[in-house]
Amino acid sequence: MSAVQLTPKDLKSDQEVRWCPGCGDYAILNATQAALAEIGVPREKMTIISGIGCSSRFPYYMGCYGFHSIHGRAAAIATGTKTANPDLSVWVVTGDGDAMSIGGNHLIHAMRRNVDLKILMFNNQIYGLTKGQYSPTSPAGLKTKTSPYGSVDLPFNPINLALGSGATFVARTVDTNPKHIKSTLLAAAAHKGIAFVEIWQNCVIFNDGAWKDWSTKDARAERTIDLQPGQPLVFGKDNEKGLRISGGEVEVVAAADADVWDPTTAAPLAYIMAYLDEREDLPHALGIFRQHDKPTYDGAVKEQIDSLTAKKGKGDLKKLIYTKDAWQVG
Ligand SMILES: Cc1ncc(C[n+]2csc(CCOP(=O)(O)OP(=O)(O)O)c2C)c(N)n1
Ligand code: SF4
Repeated sequence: MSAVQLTPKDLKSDQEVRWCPGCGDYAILNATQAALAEIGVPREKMTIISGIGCSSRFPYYMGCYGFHSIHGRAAAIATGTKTANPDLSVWVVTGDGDAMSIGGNHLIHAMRRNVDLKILMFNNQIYGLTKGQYSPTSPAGLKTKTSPYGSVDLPFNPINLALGSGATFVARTVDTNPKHIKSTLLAAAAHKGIAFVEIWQNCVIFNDGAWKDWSTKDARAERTIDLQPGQPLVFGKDNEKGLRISGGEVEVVAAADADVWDPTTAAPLAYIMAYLDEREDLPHALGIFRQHDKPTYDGAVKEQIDSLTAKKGKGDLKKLIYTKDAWQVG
């Protein structure tokens, strides 16, 4: 694939962007266009595949190939696209409802298989497009049109789900920090294999402020910690606090005593970082939780086809169909 230098403008389409004013999707779109302009892939080798939801309108707004598909099936369609066309850079844009509810099965198997896809899951903890029903990431107790007295469902932690499904790159970013979105997507693009990126996204209409305790600039400094490879686990307004992990427990220490983060060797530590979400006294983690190498599904399929073709020659579909008993129906 020849390396090209695009500008974010090259990745804008001529379509009018139709999200509600103030929706977090705008910031994610701009940051994604900035990131994808830098990955060295020509537009005709790039495709964005989405399911259904507000977030899934994304392909319309990108100046590359795209497919606004059907509810929950983006990961399956993207798996086929990448496997049939291994030289494409395939990105999936999906929502928490699209990915984790109707599309949950497809998502976990794309992650298990390590298909070389980049999955961006916009998590607004609600169904936006269908006007505010609770989703698999809504917190228990959330009052919505489908849970007027408070949802009694316990939510998924998307990072844990991705880690448990075997995803080889798992990260989290937030719509209020476009620089962080861009750097996370550049790291995802450079990873060979599946990249699952949860993006905290604010739905101003149906679940406004869902992430505000962690997503505003001040809250981010005090209440989140950025997991960056080779960097110390520090947080706080002046990066004065740090985290140390020992015996499976996390403790707050002075910045100088903080552990250095290594997502390549730290499988159990990645789970510990995901569980920070359940601790009121500790910051939630953003950044790269886990990154390691495994053979990709699309690569393995191609290798198998190439080696069998070398051994047996190119197949003949018609011959194959008529080799065994064949009959006509109707
Ligand atoms: C088979 C099918 N079932 C249900 C729907 C209705 N539907 C459309 S989008 C959606 C949920 C979208 O929520 P989410 O994925 O969180 O995206 P958001 O709109 O919040 O970005 C649902 C249930 C549908 N379009 N197709
Ligand atoms: S309903 Fe929510 S998620 Fe959908 S466009 Fe409006 S603000 Fe964005």
